[in-house]
Amino acid sequence: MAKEHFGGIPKILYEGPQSRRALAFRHYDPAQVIDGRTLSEHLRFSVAFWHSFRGTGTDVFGSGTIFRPWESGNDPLAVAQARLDAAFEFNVKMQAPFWCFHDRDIAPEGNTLRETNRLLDILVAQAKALQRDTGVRLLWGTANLFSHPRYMSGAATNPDAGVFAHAAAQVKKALEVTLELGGDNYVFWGGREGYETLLNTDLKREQAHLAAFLHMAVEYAAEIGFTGQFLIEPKPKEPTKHQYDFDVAAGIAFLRTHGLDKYFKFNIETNHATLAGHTFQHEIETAAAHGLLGSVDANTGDAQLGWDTDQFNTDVRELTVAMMSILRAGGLGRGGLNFDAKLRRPSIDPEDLFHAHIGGFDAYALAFKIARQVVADGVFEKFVAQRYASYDSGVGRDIAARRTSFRELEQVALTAGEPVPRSGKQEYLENLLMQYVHGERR
Ligand code: XUL
Ligand code: CO
Repeated sequence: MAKEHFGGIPKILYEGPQSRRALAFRHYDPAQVIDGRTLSEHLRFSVAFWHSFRGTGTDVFGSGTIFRPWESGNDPLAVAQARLDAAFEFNVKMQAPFWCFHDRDIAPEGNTLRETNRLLDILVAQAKALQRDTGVRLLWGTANLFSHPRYMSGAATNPDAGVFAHAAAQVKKALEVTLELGGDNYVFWGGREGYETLLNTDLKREQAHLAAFLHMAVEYAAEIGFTGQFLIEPKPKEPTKHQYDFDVAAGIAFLRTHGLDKYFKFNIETNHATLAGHTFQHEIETAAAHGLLGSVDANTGDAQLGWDTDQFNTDVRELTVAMMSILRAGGLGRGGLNFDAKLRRPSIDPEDLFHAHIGGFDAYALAFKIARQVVADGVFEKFVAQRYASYDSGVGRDIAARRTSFRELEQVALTAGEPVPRSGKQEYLENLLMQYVHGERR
């Protein structure tokens, strides 16, 4: 790295929960070994290039508020190169082992696809060198199929096959660069894959086209030797009124219907879950129940605003229950925790980028440690097992094994009489969880 961009900000170090220094970790000790792996390896934190290095604080009512010194040049290529250097410096100072990007985040667009690809190659070569020099790795790559006006009516679901072809060419190239950079995953988020009104939309046809697109991506990946995991990132709406990858359940139905479930898993984003009317944990459990939990976009929304605010999440209770589900599912494997989160509009200092990620990293690290303890103690697991124990033997086991019938069960009901009601003990269990979250049981 040629020059320091975040001058005056040192590498962020672990100082323990008693530390009162703002630029320090209180829970994230990357080198701490837990169950034979470092915390860094367990959590696989990733910085989202688009928010942290392309976000300017714009909203629908106002232009950018956040200006970084490297953004001031006149040559878009030189600016992109300085920006990429700054991003890797940030990853290193944050001790974040991974980064994620969209193709159009890192390189400017040219006048033609050919020229755009050439510019992308320049930045990819630089990224490859930076990865080698810093040890930072690519968690996933993706293509931006939503910002350019050509995608206003969708990419793979566009009514114009010419736009579909352009999107295919873009993903082809994005797969090549993700392979070049050794990405562990490749993500599809379909921000414009949906519709505004059914008055002009053939829903069934669009979904079939989307499936064809994904099949071609799988085929091309095999052709070039990309062995990373494909991920679908569900979101119910925004920017489109209705998006086809509404939530994990809708995603599973889509993947199964089109024979894609063996190639894809899910990248679950906290605020996308809540926009769909679910909890973060619900989406994780649903994916895990089908063996399709892939990765996480770590952020949160705002209970009052109700749109995709992409905030840094410091709600340790929410993250603890999510982590409980992730750990029970066996972890995220080659996925990770990508901080798809951005600074608030008035948070304009470079230092704010550090505060934001420190809070997010610490909250997840703490939640991981608490959840690990919860799962090891097994009190909730024991309670749940007990609650379903009637299915472990007798008629319950026959039901689970589909060895009985309505006729037989009618006899059971007639002879056994009214079942004895049992408390679900939700409040008791919530108190128990509170004891873990507040450190009384560690
Ligand atoms: C949009 C979103 C995207 C995806 C990648 O809500 O989450 O940034 O993560 O395209
Ligand atoms: Co996301």
